[in-house]
Amino acid sequence: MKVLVINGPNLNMLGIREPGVYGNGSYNDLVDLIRRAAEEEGGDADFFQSNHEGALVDAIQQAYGVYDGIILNPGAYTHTSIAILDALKAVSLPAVEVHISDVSKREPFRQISYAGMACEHRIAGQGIQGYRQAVLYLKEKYATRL
Ligand code: CA2
Repeated sequence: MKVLVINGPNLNMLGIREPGVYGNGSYNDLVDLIRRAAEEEGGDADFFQSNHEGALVDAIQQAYGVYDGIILNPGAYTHTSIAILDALKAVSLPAVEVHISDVSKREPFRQISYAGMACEHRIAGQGIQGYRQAVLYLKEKYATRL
């Protein structure tokens, strides 16, 4: 199982500011954690992070035919980007939406998720461990595919 892990704007800043919301782990910690989880499950993970909406759309498109699933934290684009939603629909890969914070308990503008409309599963409020859960979800899905 090959998964592409896509992180959106500012997630490269993890561990540097706002530890009360996003924890102490850095982006590199997140990469290590997911890589280890994927390997434990006999899989493989690649990573992409960008602060640019179009670059995230490009990464989703390029996943088509290469990866078995996508783990996606679109950052603030979660709540605004129909382009990311359309790209996810276009590639139609199993996708899991991850949020480090519990967005359901935050500001009203964080209550809408466009990307989530094309994801089959959502994990929020588990810190960076949520990405590990996403790997396990996709592994299970992959193992039981027809
Ligand atoms: O909880 C999440 O994972 C979010 O996707 C994070 C986004 C936010 O806009 C979403 O509503 C929820 C923001 C990521 C910002 O990351 C930072 C990391 C360190 C310091 C400041 C921001």
